[in-house]
Amino acid sequence: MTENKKAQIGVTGLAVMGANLARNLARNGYTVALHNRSVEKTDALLAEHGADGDFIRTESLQELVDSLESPRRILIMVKAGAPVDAVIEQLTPLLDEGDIIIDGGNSHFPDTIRRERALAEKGLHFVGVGVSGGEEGALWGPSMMPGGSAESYKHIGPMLEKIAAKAPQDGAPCCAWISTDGSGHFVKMVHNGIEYADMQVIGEAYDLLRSVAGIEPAEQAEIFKTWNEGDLSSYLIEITAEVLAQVDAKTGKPLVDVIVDAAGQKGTGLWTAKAGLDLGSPVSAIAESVFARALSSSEREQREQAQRELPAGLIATTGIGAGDPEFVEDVRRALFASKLVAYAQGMDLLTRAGKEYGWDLKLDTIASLWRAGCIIRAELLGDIMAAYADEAPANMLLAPAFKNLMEELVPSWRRVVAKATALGIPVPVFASALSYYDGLRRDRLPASLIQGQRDFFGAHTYGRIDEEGAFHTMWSGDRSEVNAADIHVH
Ligand code: NBP
Repeated sequence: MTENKKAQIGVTGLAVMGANLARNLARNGYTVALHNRSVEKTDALLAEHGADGDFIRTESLQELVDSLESPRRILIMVKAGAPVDAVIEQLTPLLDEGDIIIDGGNSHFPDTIRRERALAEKGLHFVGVGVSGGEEGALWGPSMMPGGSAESYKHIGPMLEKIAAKAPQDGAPCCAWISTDGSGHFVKMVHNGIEYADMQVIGEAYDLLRSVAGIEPAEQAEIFKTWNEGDLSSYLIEITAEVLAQVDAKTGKPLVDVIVDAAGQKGTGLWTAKAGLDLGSPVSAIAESVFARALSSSEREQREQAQRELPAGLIATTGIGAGDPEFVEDVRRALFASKLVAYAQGMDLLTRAGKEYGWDLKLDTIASLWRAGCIIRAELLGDIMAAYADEAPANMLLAPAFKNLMEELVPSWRRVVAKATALGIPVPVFASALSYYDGLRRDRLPASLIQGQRDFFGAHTYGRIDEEGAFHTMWSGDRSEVNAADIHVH
């Protein structure tokens, strides 16, 4: 520590994420003031990694605040939820107008909106930054999605861009101002929702390759490696190959066979599904992936009893030979198509959220931020960027590049979903993504009947295809139709 030298940024909360972001900042030439509620973490970081750069050790928030140049930049990296409010409450009286509090944790966006408003009234900036990439990302370059005021970005943007991942395609930093208040955390939440769907479709592909084509994990690892060289090239496909190749030292079995098949979650996928419901955005593939985890981890007893007692009612299908390359290719295409739907739904949710919350979201920029550093990084993101570069398509799937791709993918997708259904293999995201796709392109949906039912029991009225206005049929009377404008409430 250098006497009287001021730090350019302070980090409070030095568990794995905070410590690694602090080290990343220091390695990039910034002087970083360190603080943690319990001083042991601060000292452990300095003892192990003090040589990474210039750090200032502090023991209290007052010391942290005093060690910073003005306007102060303080990055909070504590557990999301009440701890963030607790830290803000303690920090606020110590700060001066124009200072900037940054929350880099996985906060829920409504909390960020609330906090930003409350702090703006006190003349303080509050920036919610979505940070993706886990521990390694935090240390070597995460994908960062900052919201907050445009003014605050002037003070923190250059630092964040410096420590962020750089896209391999053009070297651009995976960090850019998203829009105001909670937009950064919203975008990070949608990133995680897409991540859930991406992981689930990979899981469904694995299950089909194994259960239908009899391809064992080690051999599948090779298939995933090959897939990683094509359209599907992505971090998640890459690590899938690693996981499938892993052999359990204790039993000599594939590791995937000894891992309990109950998937956990921390809530960001669930938030995305909820946001979809709130905003009327049909994020069905994302929601199904959250439900698939819930089903996997529902009471073991329930699953075991169902396995014993519920009839399978399988339908015989024409055989697929072991390792059948045509089936493997069909599965690859079904996986790709379903993944495209998950992205299309995520983009739709972002579009609707932008309108609802007044955020001017640039979807091409957002796609560009996910090209490196984060879990969903993939080749595909370059194409998504291009799809939104000029005029945004009404739906991502309607961008010319994806429309053309669908020609190639859809027949395989239908074959795979039909086969899985006949054989009793659950493919919740493959199937719901395909239903979403068909729902979009269907000329008439049965929603007309639903409107009729709603009008029958609740006089909710309906629109007609041939006339403007809202109409009601006198169901309990003579069943004539009246214009809703003429109905008088007594
Ligand atoms: P944790 O989420 O495990 O939080 C631990 C930190 O919070 C410690 O520094 C702890 O201080 C501090 N803390 C708590 Br708990 N309650 C506090 C309070 N009332 N006042 C002050 N400090 C308090 O840390 P993490 O795993 O590094 O994650 C930090 C944030 O980053 C979270 O929001 C997380 O969701 C997010 N995130 C994590 C990852 C990841 O891969 N882990 C990835 C992306 C984002 P103490 O040491 O004194 O107990």
